[in-house]
Amino acid sequence: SKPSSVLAFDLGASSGRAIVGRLDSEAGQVTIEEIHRFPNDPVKVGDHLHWDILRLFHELKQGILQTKQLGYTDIESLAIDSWAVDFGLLSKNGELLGNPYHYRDHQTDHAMEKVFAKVGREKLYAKTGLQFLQFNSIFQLAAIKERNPELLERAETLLMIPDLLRYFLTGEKHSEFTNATTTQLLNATTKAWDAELLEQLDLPAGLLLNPVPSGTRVGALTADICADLDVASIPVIAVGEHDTASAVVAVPALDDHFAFLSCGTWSLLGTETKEPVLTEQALAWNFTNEGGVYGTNRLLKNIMGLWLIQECKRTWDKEGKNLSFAALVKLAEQAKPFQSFIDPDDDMFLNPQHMPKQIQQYCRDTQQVVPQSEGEIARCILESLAFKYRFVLEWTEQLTGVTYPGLHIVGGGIQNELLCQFTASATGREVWAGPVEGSALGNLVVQWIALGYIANLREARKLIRNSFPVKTYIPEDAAGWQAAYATFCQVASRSRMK
Ligand code: ADP
Ligand code: LRH
Repeated sequence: SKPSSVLAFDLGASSGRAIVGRLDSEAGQVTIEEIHRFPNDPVKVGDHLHWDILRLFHELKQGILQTKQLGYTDIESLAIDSWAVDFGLLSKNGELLGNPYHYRDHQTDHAMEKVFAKVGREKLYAKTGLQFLQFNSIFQLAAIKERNPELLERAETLLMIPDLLRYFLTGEKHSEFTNATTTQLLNATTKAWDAELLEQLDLPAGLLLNPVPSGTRVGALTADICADLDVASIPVIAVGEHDTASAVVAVPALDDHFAFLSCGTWSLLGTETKEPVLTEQALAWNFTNEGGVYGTNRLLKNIMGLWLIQECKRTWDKEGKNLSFAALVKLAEQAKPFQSFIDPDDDMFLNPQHMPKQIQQYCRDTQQVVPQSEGEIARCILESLAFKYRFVLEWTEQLTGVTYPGLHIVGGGIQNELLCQFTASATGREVWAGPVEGSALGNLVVQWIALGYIANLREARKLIRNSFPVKTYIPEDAAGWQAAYATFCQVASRSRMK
């Protein structure tokens, strides 16, 4: 039988890409081709930070057009995944109201306490199983309600970012399950919107649509778009539309128990479980239970991730330094080891004006050597991330009672080989890095499961394992890293490690 081709759009917080996957079922091989890549730069207008949603829609159409131009005329389906928690609001007649806010917008800076006062922190966790991050959709909605109530009064339907873009492509409104779980409004036990919660927050009933399971066909390109791009209509599938859900699908693990790190703008570290873990300990450590595809649960924690490097780079770019990620990694490699550490998850790093200065401030406040050069700052970030990975990996093990012999890493961050090596050394375990396009691959294979080409998740992971290289990193200098970890923990506890 001839290979099957499907198209994935994977939108990260830093860039988006269109990737065609080809499945050769007989050979048990997948190949991918990147068709289109585009920056996803947020836009600040007045006091608020927004996503450039119409530009993203434009880029999706460009991706479809280029797919055709490259000669792929046999695309069997397409799907979108993106970062979580953000949404657009639609009016009664289905038009977008306003520009979706970026989750780093400061409108949610004090929103959590206000929601806790109404709902109760423990109760909210017991219901949703979601970690408290100030930008979860629930807190964004509470902030909008307080600041800009007219917007919500006019809103008929809320669609998460991939739901919204899919609606623009198909004209159909649906909510997808994995991404719905990131709102903190879905009940982790009943898997339905929590009516009591919506009432307590005075959010209009009907605003949220009942989620469809990941892997559901939810329409096809509209006639208008087909005419515009001169393509035949393509069926659209709701995959695990939360990019992290798709990344976890692509972890090339053959075992049921594995630890993963999805490494991009964010670092998401944890494991897959059958059921949500809603214990007191999970609440105290602020672990999240996000919905996975096919009835799986993702037990993990958000770690600030390569955002720290991205923001330093952006600052230095503005100063005309023009250092690539690869150049920064080189400078970090040359800098002196174990000079100073940060807790990457301190609130001060969520969205500061000037990231390098913020890192220096943290080091000064915690009486450490203040890193000066770009290399010193980058080294401080990368060592601190590796230590934070160890910290969260050990917490994960305590919650599940499973010992993980190594850590799978997927995502763009594995191109930073120094970080992969640091992670092996800091955790004292092997690191297995690959594939780099984790979310896009997870997106592709769920389409093939939906189309009937792949039997299930286990088979999909095997296929990915057989198709893409995995690079192994072995721990080095155990004593040096162990001693430095003790210092990292001391420093971070001084700033109340989160
Ligand atoms: P997202 O999907 O969240 O937008 P990606 O998974 O695409 O993020 O990862 C992007 C990150 O990968 C960059 O911020 C950068 O830190 C890292 N990266 C990309 N290319 C390289 C490279 N050549 N060397 C080192 N790091 C890189
Ligand atoms: C990663 C991610 C993560 C969310 C964050 C908002 O791209 O989806 O899982 O917590 O973005």
